[in-house]
Amino acid sequence: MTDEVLFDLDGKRVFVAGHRGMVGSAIARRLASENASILTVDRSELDLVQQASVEKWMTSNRPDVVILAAAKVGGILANTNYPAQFLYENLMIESNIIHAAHQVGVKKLAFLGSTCIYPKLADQPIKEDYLLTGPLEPTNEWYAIAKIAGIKLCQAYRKQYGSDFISAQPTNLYGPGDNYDLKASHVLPALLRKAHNAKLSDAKEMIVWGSGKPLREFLHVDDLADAVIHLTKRYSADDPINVGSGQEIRIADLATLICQIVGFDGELIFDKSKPDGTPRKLADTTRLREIGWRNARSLEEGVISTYKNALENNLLT
Ligand code: GFB
Repeated sequence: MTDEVLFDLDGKRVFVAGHRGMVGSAIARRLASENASILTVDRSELDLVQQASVEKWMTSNRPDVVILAAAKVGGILANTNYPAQFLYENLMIESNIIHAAHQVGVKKLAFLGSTCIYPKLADQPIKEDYLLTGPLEPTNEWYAIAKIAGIKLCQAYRKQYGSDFISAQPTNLYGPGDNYDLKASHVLPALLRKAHNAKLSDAKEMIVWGSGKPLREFLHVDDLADAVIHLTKRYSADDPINVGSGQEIRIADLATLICQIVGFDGELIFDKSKPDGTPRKLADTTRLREIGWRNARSLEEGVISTYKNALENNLLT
């Protein structure tokens, strides 16, 4: 693999599906520095779960490129509590968009999955080839099955119709536009919010879910957006491709880092009644590095800027 440009975004009409979400909005920000026009549509005008509406919108707007960042997402608890929505909505959104993209002759489509598609106990770091080699992590199997179906749709349309549809598998993401609702969020925004409020209320302690032992890899969403544009231009193959930072951290150490950044020095209490989820999830990013991409921000820099952004937007109280 090389870093040669295979697809030129110049002058293209790029539909960012999910542009209000954390990932879609980062991709729209990143696309602003390309010579391409960005197409978006609000949920009030187009419900991506409805096939006929998606086909109609795609036929009227005829994008050249689609970046499929729309999805029902959430942290470990939301995944456990809403299995039907995580499976159904994600299957519908990706099926509708990928099929309509084929119908209107989209020249390039980039589908965003997740590293939770890989087996719960996969060898580490996780190579793309480990897909479908073992049982999934039960706390997110519904979401994972939907995302695996999305990867397979891209592969099937490529195989049957020669469509240039690719799929990227990002690791755990964070950054501007994240969800800070403690019942639905991922760990990083949850801990930022908890630490901030613990500091404000002079609390003696702060609750961290699970044992604190699981390892996770985090990537700032602006780094992800840059990787997705890089891949849209330079990657054209069947296989999914991992997108990660290569930097992993224990949840307990992440909590300590966040408390230091926020300025909370109370005790961390681990609530073992909450699930740990998969023990470790580090993506092997050899393929991505061969195509000439690596991330710009360290976790610490990313958390500092995300905390600042959350404070400015009043998201923490
Ligand atoms: O980020 P998170 O919700 O999802 O949780 P996953 C990661 C780890 O952080 C788990 C722990 O071990 C949690 O128990 N944790 C500690 C907390 N405190 C908290 C807290 O206050 N809130 C949350 N949410 N977690 C998700 C999948 O898995 O990863 C999705 O469920 C998706 O499908 C996403 O793939 C990237 O990393 O376990």
